[in-house]
Amino acid sequence: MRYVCVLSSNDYLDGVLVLNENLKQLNSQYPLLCLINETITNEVRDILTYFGIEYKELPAIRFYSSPEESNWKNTFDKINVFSLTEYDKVVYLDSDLLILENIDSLFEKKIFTMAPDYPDMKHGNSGVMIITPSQKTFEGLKKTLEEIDISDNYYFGDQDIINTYFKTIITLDTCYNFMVRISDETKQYYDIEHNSLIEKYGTILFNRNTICPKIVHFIFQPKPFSVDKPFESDYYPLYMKYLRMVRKKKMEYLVAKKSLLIFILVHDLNTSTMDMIENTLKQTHKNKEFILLLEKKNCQFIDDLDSYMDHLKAKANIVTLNEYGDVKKYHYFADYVTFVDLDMIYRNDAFEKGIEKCIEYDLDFCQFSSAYSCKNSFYYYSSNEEIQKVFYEDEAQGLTELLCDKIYKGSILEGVDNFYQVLNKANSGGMIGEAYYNQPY
Ligand SMILES: [Mn+2]
Repeated sequence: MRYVCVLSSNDYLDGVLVLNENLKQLNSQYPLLCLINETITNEVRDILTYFGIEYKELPAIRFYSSPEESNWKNTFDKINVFSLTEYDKVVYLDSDLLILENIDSLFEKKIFTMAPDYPDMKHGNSGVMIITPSQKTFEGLKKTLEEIDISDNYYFGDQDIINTYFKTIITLDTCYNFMVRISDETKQYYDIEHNSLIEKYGTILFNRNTICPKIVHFIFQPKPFSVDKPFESDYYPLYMKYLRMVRKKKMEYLVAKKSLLIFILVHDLNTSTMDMIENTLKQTHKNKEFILLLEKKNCQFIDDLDSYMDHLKAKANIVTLNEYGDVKKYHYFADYVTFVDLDMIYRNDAFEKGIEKCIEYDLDFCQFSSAYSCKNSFYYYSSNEEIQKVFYEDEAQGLTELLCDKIYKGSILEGVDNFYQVLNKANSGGMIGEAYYNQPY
């Protein structure tokens, strides 16, 4: 027996991750199996694995008569759930649900069942289904899909195929499929916590007679994992709790996979710079490599630096730069690159945070700084003009310039043949604020 969901396009991943976390938090006895198709990328598959979600690939089922822009064009994969004959019973769950209490008892239902759809209560809604997989049913559904008459043009997707095939649906209580629609228009609401007006999406409830919903189903678009603003609902905080949990875990995974090359410009070697080097080297990012850069005039430090690295049991390449020293040869090895000045103090997880922001906002590079004002700020730069902004975030109290790969590999390296030009170009593009703390030396 299994809970089963279907991931037919990569952009529903967060919905699946929330569903899995949701089932786990409710001590569900049965694990979740995620059906995917050939369009699901390796990265998404790896994330499913990282979250401990078993997946199975089955060929996508497409119904080409349904309009391309239809929200339901990808839903026909749901028919594949009926073919999982290795299980006696499966409880199928959509990827846009919020489960409020343990629903393991659904496995006790003997026959195929789903809750009524709204407003046509004679038909079932396929967001939650209790299914006894069978090859015969699966073939029957596929045949219905091939033969269905599309002339009345009211085909929503898999749900109509399932309703047509089963004819009579033994209904499940609507508390297992309580439908909520997030409105695509925003309204202003008074936010008591911040004493200000905020924009939220409204919500529309269906099946208002439902007593004690156990499963909330966010029908239509937008989905709760893709909204850019809050929505007005008692269910919003709980959904967000799960969403934040899974996004944090997903981000940890994505950041840990990225490699980082850290250039440290060593102007001088004294007690305070040694402390700075040690502090930087202690940072937790896994796939990082250090390059300590010494200007030619400081090459007398090489031996001291070397033994200091031995003392720290740290691995770092030490490179002596002459005036036209070349750092290009290193940049192929890393996803991200950062230049660290040792006259700065920055938070201990600045590298992770920087990579995280680059992934999150698809940035070319970003810079941490405490800026001119007392506000902790986080600057970012993107070649996509639409998202060029300055951010202020409480959490970003570190500093250090964090130059990410696109700008480093792309525009910065164009026509550049020495390290100093790289640094200069990077700085001018960075709109950098003042350092949080300057260590005099
Ligand atoms: Mn749904």
